[in-house]
Amino acid sequence: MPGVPDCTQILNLSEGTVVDNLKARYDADEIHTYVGSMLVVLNPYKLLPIYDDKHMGTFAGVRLTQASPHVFALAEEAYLALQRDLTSQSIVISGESGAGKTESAKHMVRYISWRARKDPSAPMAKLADALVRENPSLEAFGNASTTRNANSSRFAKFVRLHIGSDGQLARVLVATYLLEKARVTSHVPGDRNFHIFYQLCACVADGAPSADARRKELRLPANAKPDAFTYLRPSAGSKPAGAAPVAAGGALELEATVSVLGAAGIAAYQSSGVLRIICAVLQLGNVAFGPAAGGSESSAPADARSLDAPQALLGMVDIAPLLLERRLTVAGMHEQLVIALTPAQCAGARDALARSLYELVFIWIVRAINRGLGGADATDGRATSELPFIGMLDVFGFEDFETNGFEQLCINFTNERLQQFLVERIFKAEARLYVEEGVPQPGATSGAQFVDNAGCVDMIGGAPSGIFRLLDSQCISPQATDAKFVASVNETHLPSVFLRPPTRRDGKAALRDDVFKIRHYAGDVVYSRMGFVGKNSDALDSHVAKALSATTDAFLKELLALGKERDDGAAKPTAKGRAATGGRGAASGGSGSLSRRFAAELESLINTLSAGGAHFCRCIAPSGQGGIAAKPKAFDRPAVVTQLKADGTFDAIRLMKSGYPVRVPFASLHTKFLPLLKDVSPEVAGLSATQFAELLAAVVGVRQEDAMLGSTRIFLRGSAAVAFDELRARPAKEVLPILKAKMAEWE
Ligand code: AOV
Ligand code: MG
Repeated sequence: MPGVPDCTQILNLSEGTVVDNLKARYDADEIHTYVGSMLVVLNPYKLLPIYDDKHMGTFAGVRLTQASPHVFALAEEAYLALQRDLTSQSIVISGESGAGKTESAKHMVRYISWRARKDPSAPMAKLADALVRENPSLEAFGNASTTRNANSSRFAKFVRLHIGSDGQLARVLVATYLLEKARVTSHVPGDRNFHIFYQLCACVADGAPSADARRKELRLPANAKPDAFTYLRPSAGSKPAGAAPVAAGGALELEATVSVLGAAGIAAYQSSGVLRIICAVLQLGNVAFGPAAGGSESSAPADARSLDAPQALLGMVDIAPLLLERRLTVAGMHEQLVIALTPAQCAGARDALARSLYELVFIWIVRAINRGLGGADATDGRATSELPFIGMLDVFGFEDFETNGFEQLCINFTNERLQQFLVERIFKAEARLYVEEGVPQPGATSGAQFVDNAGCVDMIGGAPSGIFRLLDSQCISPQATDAKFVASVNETHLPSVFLRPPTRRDGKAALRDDVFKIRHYAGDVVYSRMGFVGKNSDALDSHVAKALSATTDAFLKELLALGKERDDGAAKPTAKGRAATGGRGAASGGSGSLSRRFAAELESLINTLSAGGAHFCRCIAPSGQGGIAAKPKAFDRPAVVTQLKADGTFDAIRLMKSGYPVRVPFASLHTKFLPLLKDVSPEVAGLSATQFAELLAAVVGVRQEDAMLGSTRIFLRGSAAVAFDELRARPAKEVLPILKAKMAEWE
């Protein structure tokens, strides 16, 4: 096997040798490598025969330290830890977009559902199968093709696999976070909208009789191509898009998605309800607005008939008022104020409606899947459960695009927070190893080496002046603008978000109000102001929700109830603030503040993670290009270095090096060297594995102060340890003369 399976075994540790090791392994299709207890996975960009049942069998019951590096080994470690400690375990998967997080997560979920059943025909097998199948349906609604990844997750997902005391899978709960709903109404060139929309179009295009029925039901024009829909074209004003890549998962047929929904226990009327709403969203996008005839201030649809399809699909008689005017409830007044919207505002109201409906459908599906998977108390996945679980966290990777906005800030904040969690945990894990092995931890590893990103986390999410708070306070103001928000960020957080300011005529530096820059652990990202205020206040307007409740569509009624339940849950203290602020007003720090809801959800997730064991999987895109243009075996060294540096892997290796970086299991020394030395001096055969390791270290010249004996391994440092490790890697016939010479010297 090329290279070493654990980077902490590399003696001449440097960024160069770490990357050499990963590359040597990658070239031989060894995509998994440990860094101590962490697992690094390099995206192979091709299918490898390493994930089948036969492979699973080799990991069952094997501790991580004994197993060859593999995602299954990490999953097994979590499973064993859960059984041993009876506490929940989480597997946190990180890495940039396209690095392979979702694929790794799926393999681990599959492994655990395989592992956590005694008999494949036992009842739980059904649950496990359903769980593995549930993925494509969520991906159809929550994934999209981007320039980095043809099947990019546009939401974060935490799957909890609850394990009973018999070691069997008892229950599964899926929680999702922060669906990137802005994508519903706009996306950049090279990206696409969510997969489901294209499945809809493809189904119509295929011309089969069943498709024709679908088409009529969904009121889609014959021959509807994606180009016919505004929402499926890249945002206006942007460069024309090249053909966006389509993932295998994304090409999943509509009928397959529907049947997966059925398998998850979703009734036929509901899944056609889902498609109706999705289609209504798509067709809403084609409603354009212009000034109303007669020169009044008000607006009208450019084509009155464009409302027919979305209206019918929503089971509504007339949706025009929802799009053309805004209703305000003003504190102290009985009557509602009705304000006519400009055409641009109408388009805004249309897009907000489309995004809200889409998000509700997504949340509804997650719940339905949980109901299908979960048995008794089905919820949105955040209910407490008595049983400990293995939690699989698959988030959207760190992003730095040409233009970055609100979504990137939320996505990068998630990654920042998880990085902080890792930093805390890796230190603790290191300390734990020393304790377990009964070795005093060297002072050098007491903490200061890691790049501590707490400052950045606080700058974004902290109180009272974190960026999210600044956004909230901007949104409360009736004259809220993106420019004012950005200026307030630069004013509050200079110089940490410093960006060279333009010079005024008087020579004084001016605050920029177009962009701000954040120094993330994974690199600097410049955020442009576009859309922050609007996106943060993107709750379904309560008046719109009320108007929609006139629907004759039973499924839409279900969705609205779900939305109300959620907003009520998040919004208690703000009813008054809402009325007073007018406008859509929902952003007064309550339910309508997306950033606040998101930060709260993230915090509760981190609390969940903190309460149990944690295991880390770091995914790397070796091509540096995500999963798209990448070819198997492509290995872009600088890109790999950047990723390892950014995610703290080098730091972690260095941390381990500052202690006793070489940890050699006694057993491995025994196996390799005993047969060699027995002939030279027969008495070594009588030594214990521990004594034998000590003897060997002394033989090769490791000074006593550079070696520590743990309970299962010897901890080494210093140059003799380097020589020792190199000796270990050499063929026996080269090693023997050296050992003989050393032993002669020694005696
Ligand atoms: P991501 O989850 O890390 O990105 P994915 O897991 O979707 O990335 O991986 C991207 C693509 O790389 C997949 O669609 C596969 O084609 C390929 N790939 C990844 N891992 C493997 C593997 N183990 N074996 C074979 N192919 C693989 V994102 O969700 O964009 O941050 O939001
Ligand atoms: Mg993903």
